[in-house]
Amino acid sequence: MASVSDVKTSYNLENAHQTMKQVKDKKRDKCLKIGLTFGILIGLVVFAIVLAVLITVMAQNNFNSVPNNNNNNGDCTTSEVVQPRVTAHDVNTIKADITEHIREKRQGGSLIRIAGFVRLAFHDCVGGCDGCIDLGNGENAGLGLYIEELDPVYSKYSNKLSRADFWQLAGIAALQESGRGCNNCIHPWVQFVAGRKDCSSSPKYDGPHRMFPNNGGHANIDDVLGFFNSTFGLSRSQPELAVALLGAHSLGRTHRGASGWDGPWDLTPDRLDQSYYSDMMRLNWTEVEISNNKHQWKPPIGNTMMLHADMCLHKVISPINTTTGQSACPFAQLCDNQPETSKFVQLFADDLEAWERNFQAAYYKMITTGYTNAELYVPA
Ligand code: HEM
Ligand SMILES: [Ca+2]
Repeated sequence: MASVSDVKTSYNLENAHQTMKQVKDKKRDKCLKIGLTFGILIGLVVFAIVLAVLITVMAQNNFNSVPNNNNNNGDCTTSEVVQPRVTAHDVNTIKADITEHIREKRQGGSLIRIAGFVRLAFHDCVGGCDGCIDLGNGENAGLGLYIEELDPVYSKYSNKLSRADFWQLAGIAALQESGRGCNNCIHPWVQFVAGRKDCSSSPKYDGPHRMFPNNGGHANIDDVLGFFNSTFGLSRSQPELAVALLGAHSLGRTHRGASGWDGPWDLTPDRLDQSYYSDMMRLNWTEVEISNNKHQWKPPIGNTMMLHADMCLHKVISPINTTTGQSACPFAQLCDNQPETSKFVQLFADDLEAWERNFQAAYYKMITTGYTNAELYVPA
């Protein structure tokens, strides 16, 4: 039989066991609580970090997708919207892209877009270079195609420069491409400057028609020199500038479906060579009516042509009948030399360097029309 002391001992032992168990349970509970709290804390910290990273990335993306019209480097303290600034590196990239496009559109070995882009650059600067062409004005007929073609290229860079700047860069890229590998061409080096502003409806223009020099095909020397003076500031006392600039017609052609005239000015329409001047001097041009009241000049052989606006640089062909479009002197060889400008046609037919120098100066004036020096900048 167990004694009382035995029972007591066993009771005490049991008690001790229970107490130990309770202590252990409490310890385990405490550990669990600490672990849980610690886990929640770590979870919260990780969540906060992930959230912060997400917010930063989203904010970054959002910032990048907005065209950077400010040059204040993200400092949003000013609400003033200023034009984007294109860098010299961007200019090289964009020019290479345009040149690639010109080469892709080659037709039968001829770089036909060269002429189109130079004409677009000229027409955009009539009334101030503003990235807007009035396709409702017959003088701009044919330019819609080039605008449409260039727009996907432009949209890649529209956060870097205005359309007006882009079109001028396209003109410069075209001029450079026209001289590649050509010894008897001018290689006009025209400084590209940026900072032009587009009109609000660019590339369309809905304002009143701007004045063009062709005067319905009746342009005489006063129309031509007067136009270049009033529109591009080419001084009437330096007619060589206008004569040099019109040498751009060494590129491209007239199209029956656009202006209604027909044919290229010379046999090298993707080359800025002297044929425009030398052919004008040397060939026996006669005036022909190519459609109702539309006259142009043709040589004895071949399909090249001159407009009155071209021929008047060399010969006195006025007055031109404003109804019939007929000149007063239909056989060029029998007409007097134009006193103000014929000597420059001769000069540029003989002296490539003189043409290049004058072309560069006149072209630069043209592509900065409507802007002060302070408004334009050389990309750096
Ligand atoms: C008196 C001034 C001018 C007159 C009357 C004039 C007139 C014309 C006409 C009627 C066309 C034919 C358009 C067609 O049928 O597609 C033409 C084409 C052209 N013009 Fe002029 N233009 C003048 C000045 C300029 C200037 C200043 C430049 C450039 C600096 C220029 C560059 C061109 C070029 C490159 C083409 C050929 C376009 C092509 O092949 O698609 N022109 N111009
Ligand atoms: Ca040519």
